[in-house]
Amino acid sequence: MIRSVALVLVFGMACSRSGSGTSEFTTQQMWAIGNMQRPKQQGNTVVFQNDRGVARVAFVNENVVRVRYLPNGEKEHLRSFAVVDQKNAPVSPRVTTGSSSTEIQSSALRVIVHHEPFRVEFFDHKGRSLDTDDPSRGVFHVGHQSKVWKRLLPDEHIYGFGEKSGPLDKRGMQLGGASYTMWNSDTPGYDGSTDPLYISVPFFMVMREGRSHGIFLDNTYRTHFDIGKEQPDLLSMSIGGGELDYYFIQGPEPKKVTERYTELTGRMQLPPMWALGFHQCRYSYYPEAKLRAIADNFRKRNIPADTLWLDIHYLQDYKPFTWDTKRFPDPAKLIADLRKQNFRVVSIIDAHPKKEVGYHVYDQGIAGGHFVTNKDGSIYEAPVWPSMAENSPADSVFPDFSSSKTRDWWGSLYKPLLDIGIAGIWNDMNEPAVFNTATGTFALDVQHKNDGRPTDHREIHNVYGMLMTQATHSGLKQLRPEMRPLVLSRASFAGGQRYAAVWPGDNQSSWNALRQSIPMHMGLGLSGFAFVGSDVGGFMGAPTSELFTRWLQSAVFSPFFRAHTTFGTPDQEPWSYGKDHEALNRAAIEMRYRFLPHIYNEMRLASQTGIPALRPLFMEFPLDEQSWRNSELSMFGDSLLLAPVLWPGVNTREVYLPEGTWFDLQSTTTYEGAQTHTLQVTLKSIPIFVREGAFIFTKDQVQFSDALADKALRVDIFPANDSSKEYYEDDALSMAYKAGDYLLRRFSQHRDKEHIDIKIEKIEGEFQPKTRQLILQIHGLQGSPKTVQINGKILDKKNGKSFSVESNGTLTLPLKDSLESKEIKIQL
Ligand code: MIG
Repeated sequence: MIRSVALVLVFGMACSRSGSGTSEFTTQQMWAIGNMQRPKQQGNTVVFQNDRGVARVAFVNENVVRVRYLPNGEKEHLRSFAVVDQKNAPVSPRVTTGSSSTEIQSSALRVIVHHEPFRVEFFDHKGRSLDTDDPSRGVFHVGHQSKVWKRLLPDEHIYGFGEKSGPLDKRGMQLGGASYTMWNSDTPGYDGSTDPLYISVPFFMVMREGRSHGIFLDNTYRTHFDIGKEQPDLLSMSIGGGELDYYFIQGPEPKKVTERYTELTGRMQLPPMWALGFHQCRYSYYPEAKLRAIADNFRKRNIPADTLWLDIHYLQDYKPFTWDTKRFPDPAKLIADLRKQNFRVVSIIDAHPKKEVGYHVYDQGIAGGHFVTNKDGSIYEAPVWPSMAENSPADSVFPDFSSSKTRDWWGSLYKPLLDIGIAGIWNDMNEPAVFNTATGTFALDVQHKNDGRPTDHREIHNVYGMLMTQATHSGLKQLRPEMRPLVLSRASFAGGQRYAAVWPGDNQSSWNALRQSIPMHMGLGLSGFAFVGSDVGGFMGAPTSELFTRWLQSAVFSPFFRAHTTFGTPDQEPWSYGKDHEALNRAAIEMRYRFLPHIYNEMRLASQTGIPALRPLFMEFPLDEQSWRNSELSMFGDSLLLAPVLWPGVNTREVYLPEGTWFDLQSTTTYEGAQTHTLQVTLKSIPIFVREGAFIFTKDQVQFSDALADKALRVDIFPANDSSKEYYEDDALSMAYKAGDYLLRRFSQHRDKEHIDIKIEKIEGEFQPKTRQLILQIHGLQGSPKTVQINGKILDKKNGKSFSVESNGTLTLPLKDSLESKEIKIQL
């Protein structure tokens, strides 16, 4: 009994803030999962039962095991918002039941389930224990909450949980552990200790001695994770309602864990190239003359950019799907004119239509029964932006995105915006956020229709934003099926990567926030959200010129690259900080544009595999201890190590390079790895290192992404005995790639003392790039080669036209690009 009192207190931690309405549970009975009878096998599932509930263990595939526990009286988890239909049929595990335990086994994993009491333990195929329920605690249930305690080993590192602040390794500080809550929250100006934030991803990765597995808790209620805080050797997960339903995902490579997690929950869609360019935003650019001036400035000053953003002041009284026609008298003409300057425009659409008879969204929503309701069936109303409007302020009503009918309706509302050429949609306030309440969100008893399984806000809250992006995404796809949509969202949930890119909300204009953005992007990436990027320069407050420049430089390889600031702050455009900084800022954005082919290639890989382009060091170097806790270095793809300068006023930057030979991206100077180097840096420095054997794909400078197509493709090839890289391209805009209109080629090299052999082979696709050059830049030669052959034909060195060698050992070889395979043999 003493013990259950202690456990009650522990459960209490699960409802840290903003009133989850769970205070009643302390008076209710708490029980342990208890002993189970011998299981029954039902198809692929092993079912354990006792008088308190039912537990089920099933193999989803060789590497993924699903464990469920449904206490009596709780709602069974019949439909997942996160998990997508799996391509492969579940595997049939080998099941052996003994008197005290049951063994369930695939080729990669072995699960032992102890019957008395019920405990689950996971082993790899070599018999190493990967994860186990805590023997004395296991699973408990009280009120609507369930909780499982697992072992936490001293040398385990914990990563993920999506959008969380703090260091990359979520164990927290050396002592004291850490805990995280999943409850989407509007948290303007958050810092390194704020939790929860806007997005909930109840997924984490465990890494020990370089080997990893993952756990995904598929539950949309408020959930809570404790990593060694309650007790240093325990990791616990608790849920605020419903079924305890989690997936154990085997690696052992960290990349495999994310690949398998995203096989389960889906992957980002391939974005159009322009979405990877530079975006300029502020809250808000208005009237239209202001937006035009911003566009003119970019072009006049030769600072590359693709997209301008319209924040809430373009709307009439903050009403979604309207225009303030005083500020923007002719939106169609504005968008068309900007398009002539090669800009695209993204506009914001919030989740809160105004309650106003005569406003088409309100009228249609009422007629169609699209708004969420109170327990008594009346429509739920609450103040958000329309309550702050100068004219006739009023409360808002809220679409019930849990209903597919409502999602279809909402998706169709974008038509007028797309008709005038709006290129993408930005969904905000979809945690959902409401003003003037203690919790900052809906009342928990707000009712959702949920496609025939009515439920309340406790279950839908965390997926509300994701379901909104699903509505937006499919609306855009239906209205403009030939084009790839861009949707950006503030709130989301596990699996939301299928519908939208995300940004981590209202950060501060501070050096701390800049440093924080790096582990945050990596944490989101390894949790499936590969298309991420923070407000460059910071949202709240005003950056110094130095901070703005460093932020821009640090984001050159950020998947989503957008400058943004809040209402009333000083100008925050690349030219807002004087001539010197304008030049520095231009240089950073120019670099982004030269590397767009490389970035696009890596983002396409992310869309195929789920492995994020921007990734922690340990994903590439899992056996390197130095990588395990590193929050400030990251990799872009498998071959660029990013070491941005993150401190003011410094002239050195320490960079740890993992084992191998590295090259400075700009100078191609060589650095030996497995050590820390101290670099001299100036305000110009954007320290990036290239891994040996890398193929880096760039193009000449352009001012906007549409201009890339006919530019020469430059491939920098860095020395290694053997290496290869696939390179992907397509029209960068449309859905034609889905029908095979793309080109995938393999670049490979083999080097020995006497030769460098380079091959370019077509793998798939018939996409014909525009007529252009292919310029190979082969690094690491010592002196001029004896001969260079292409497809067996020796090139004439004497006239100097066919290739050149610089004193730094770079051989430049311009070719005509074509679909045909090429073999280049260099005799040294
Ligand atoms: O309550 O639309 O995070 O990016 O500029 C503030 C105005 C509402 C919050 C977003 C921010 C956006 C702002 N929005």
